[in-house]
Amino acid sequence: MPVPLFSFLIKSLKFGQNYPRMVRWPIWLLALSLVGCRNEQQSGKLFELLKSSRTKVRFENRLQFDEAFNVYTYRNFYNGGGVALGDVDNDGLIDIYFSANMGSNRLYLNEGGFRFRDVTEKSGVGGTRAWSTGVTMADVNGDGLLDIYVCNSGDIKGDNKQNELFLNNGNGTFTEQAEAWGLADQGYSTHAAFFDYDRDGDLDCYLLNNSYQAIGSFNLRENIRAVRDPQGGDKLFRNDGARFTDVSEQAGIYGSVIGFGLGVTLGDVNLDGWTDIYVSNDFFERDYLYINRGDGTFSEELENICPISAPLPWGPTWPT
Ligand SMILES: [Ca+2]
Ligand SMILES: [Ca+2]
Ligand SMILES: [Ca+2]
Ligand SMILES: [Ca+2]
Repeated sequence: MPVPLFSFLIKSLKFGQNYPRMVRWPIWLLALSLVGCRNEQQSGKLFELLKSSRTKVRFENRLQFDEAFNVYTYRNFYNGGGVALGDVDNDGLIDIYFSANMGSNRLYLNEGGFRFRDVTEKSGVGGTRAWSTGVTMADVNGDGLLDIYVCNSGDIKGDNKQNELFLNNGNGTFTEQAEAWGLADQGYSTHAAFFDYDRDGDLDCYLLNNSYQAIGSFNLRENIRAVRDPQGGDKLFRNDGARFTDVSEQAGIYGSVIGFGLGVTLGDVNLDGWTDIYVSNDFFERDYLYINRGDGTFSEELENICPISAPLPWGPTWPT
């Protein structure tokens, strides 16, 4: 209850003490009803929970574990899936894409009035990998149509966790093109962020990966942050027109096996017009704050700019 309403209620109770009991009760009831009305009005102005029977959005991220695959064999088992919002058919209404860890991902087209239609099968964006995580909508090929990039992870031993890039054909269908565009990364991908880091007019990609190595297997006396992991690690991909090129090393992006990426966000921290990157890491590895130098490289400055950071952070965000 807001403080002014609470004090009004208290005052009403005190005020009522000067009157006979028959008069006091109506005063208290009036005060309580005013508080209730006020709260109802306030809640009505904010959000209203719409049932799936109305919206037709019936997505559920259902998990099934067994002896071979569970939180003990895959520590990110309960980290969740992802959701991306964007207007994929350019009708002015925001559409929704959900990634499911184990099941088919789903695309819902917004039909207006908070009603949605599941077009996953027709559009061909359900995905084929074992375990999907984060999803991002971005116009990756710059043709004016939003595309969908799905991060995949989870399958520890197999070869079934390459990320997927669904390019928008503009006719209600999509074509998966991650391999051709150099974005079929096989790391334990958590999420991706598309932005124009070199300001050449096309969207580049920061890919956030989580280490596949068991937590108890690290030698914590040894700092291997600067040693790139050939199988995983975070990556910066430069958009070269028809294909992305991994420029992580030359750009100064860490990609070691101690990078337990859980969240990535973009913003211009130092207000110089160049987009910077904040990465949050799980477990014992600290976060990274990359300042964009504007020459194609980044300077990791977390400890200089922000000497205190949260342990075990999940999703970073910039204040607005
Ligand atoms: Ca739409
Ligand atoms: Ca596109
Ligand atoms: Ca670019
Ligand atoms: Ca900047």
